[in-house]
Amino acid sequence: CRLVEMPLTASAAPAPELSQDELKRIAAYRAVDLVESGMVIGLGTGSTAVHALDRLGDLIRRGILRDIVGIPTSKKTEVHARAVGIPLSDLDSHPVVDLSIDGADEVDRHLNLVKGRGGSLLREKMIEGASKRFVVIVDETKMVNLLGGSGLAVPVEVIPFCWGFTMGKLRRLFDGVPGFDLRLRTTSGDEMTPSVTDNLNYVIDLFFEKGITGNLDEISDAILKIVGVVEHGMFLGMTTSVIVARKDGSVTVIN
Ligand code: ABF
Repeated sequence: CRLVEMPLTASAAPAPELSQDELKRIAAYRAVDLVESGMVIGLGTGSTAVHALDRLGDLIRRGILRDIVGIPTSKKTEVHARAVGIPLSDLDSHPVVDLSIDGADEVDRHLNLVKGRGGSLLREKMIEGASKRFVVIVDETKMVNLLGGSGLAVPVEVIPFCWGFTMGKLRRLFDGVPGFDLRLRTTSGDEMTPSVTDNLNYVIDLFFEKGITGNLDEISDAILKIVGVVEHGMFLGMTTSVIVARKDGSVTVIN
């Protein structure tokens, strides 16, 4: 990986700490600098990606970017992109995407990701996998040593039919892994109602107390072999670069 340090200010005085949302905005704007007129852009989902949508819409409205086509990774992003004036299409009409810009839940030092805590992992993986360049935008809290290591979930999208059976298969796959746990994702404030993705599937969240150790490609293959699993939230070997906004407002680009 190659690190490029890019301080935003020339001042010698230490900059005041910025809010996490401000850091997300800084990373997002830096990614939108990579967009050129005529490009097909994969539009990410989440609170970081939303800043990229706003910036892109603004540049389109001002005529600075022309002939942009956006491919949204979720229904939520589709609604927001439409509202800010980004022309939209889909992978059927535009099977090759020039550049995708999206957030992530975790990024390891090999630029592997965990995504999908917002539930949009399947469309994200389809669109970002079809992209010539995939640029990830994060604030520094998302950087981890091991995927799953922040104690939050590694999501797996499953079909609703007999989801308990699929969950049993996932449980057996990680049998004996210390601190492993899993549960069906439910809608917030209602533990009885499963959370439903844009594709009308359910999500089973996997928890690894100390992060995922072992060969990630093999673990990925083993999860995907379970009939009933649609996709998981580990994005391995897909990232072109990660734009990390740091607390002091500086930006690191990792390629
Ligand atoms: C989406 O947004 C997801 O894949 C990931 O779960 C999330 C990151 O969210 P945020 O930018 O709000 O932290 O891209």
